[in-house]
Amino acid sequence: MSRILKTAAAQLGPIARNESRRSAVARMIELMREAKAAGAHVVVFPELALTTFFPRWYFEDQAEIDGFFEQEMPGPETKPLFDLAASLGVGFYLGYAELIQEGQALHRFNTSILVGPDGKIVGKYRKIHLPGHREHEPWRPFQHLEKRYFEHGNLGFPVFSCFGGRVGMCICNDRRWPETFRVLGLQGVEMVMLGYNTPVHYPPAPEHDHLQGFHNHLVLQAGAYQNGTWVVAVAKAGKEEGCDLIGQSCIIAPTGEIVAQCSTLDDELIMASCDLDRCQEIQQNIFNFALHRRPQEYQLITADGPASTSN
Ligand code: CDT
Repeated sequence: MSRILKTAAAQLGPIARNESRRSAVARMIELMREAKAAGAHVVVFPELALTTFFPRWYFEDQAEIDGFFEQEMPGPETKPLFDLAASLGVGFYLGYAELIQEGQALHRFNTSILVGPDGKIVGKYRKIHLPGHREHEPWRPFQHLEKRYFEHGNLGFPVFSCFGGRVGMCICNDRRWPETFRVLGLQGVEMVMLGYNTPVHYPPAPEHDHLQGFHNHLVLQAGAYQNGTWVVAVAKAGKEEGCDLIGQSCIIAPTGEIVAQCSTLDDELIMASCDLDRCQEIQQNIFNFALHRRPQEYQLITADGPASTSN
């Protein structure tokens, strides 16, 4: 039996700071309808897809920060997306800022979920590699305060049996780390879904600005090939509140080849028929882990060495 997962990547253009969740969800609903009309089984949306990318500002008022977070999922504004998914029989990946209470303690994560074609959540991931800085750095043209506003994810890199295959998630900066893909690969992942918000300008090393697009595809294609997995990577793109975000949302085969790619910086849908059995072309051959890996030589990778800090 073939295991072809018709997968849509639903790139979003900019979301303004004053754009409501209701409006962002309406845009996603339109993309989901378009995906269904094209035969999609699952739709991947970006990181922090319900609001503007708020870590670009330094806020002192915690209530204002918490205004960007979801305290329930689905909540009143997001339920229409879940309801539509269930009525169309389409699954989705969604990134959002998650605020939870455990006892007296509040926790805030940069989170993604997998929702099945019945509209029920089947998996959750919390971003592990938080980029940027913790303190206000006024010299920057814009901030990147993920380290201030989020805790590190505490769910590991789980792989879920859903959509007829083995599906894992990560979020934006995670894609730059080979460990992310390898930990998923070691669990036999067949499709990695991820969303991103990547500014063109990187204030600490602006000499790399022209390489942002190259580095994006470099790490995604390497992660796919080296683990024999499909990768679906979806941007929030375009000029958002004066900050240019890269696009280039794409679907990548286990061979590392890009099979579909967005060509705008706006709301845009791309599709591919992803044969999950093609993962075996790589996983049974050049990257047959059981035959060829030498983990006894890799111990430095997990040792808590001097390069590691509390950040
Ligand atoms: N959202 C996110 O993780 N963005 C980072 C920006 C570069 S680090 C400041 C990324 O890795 O794309």
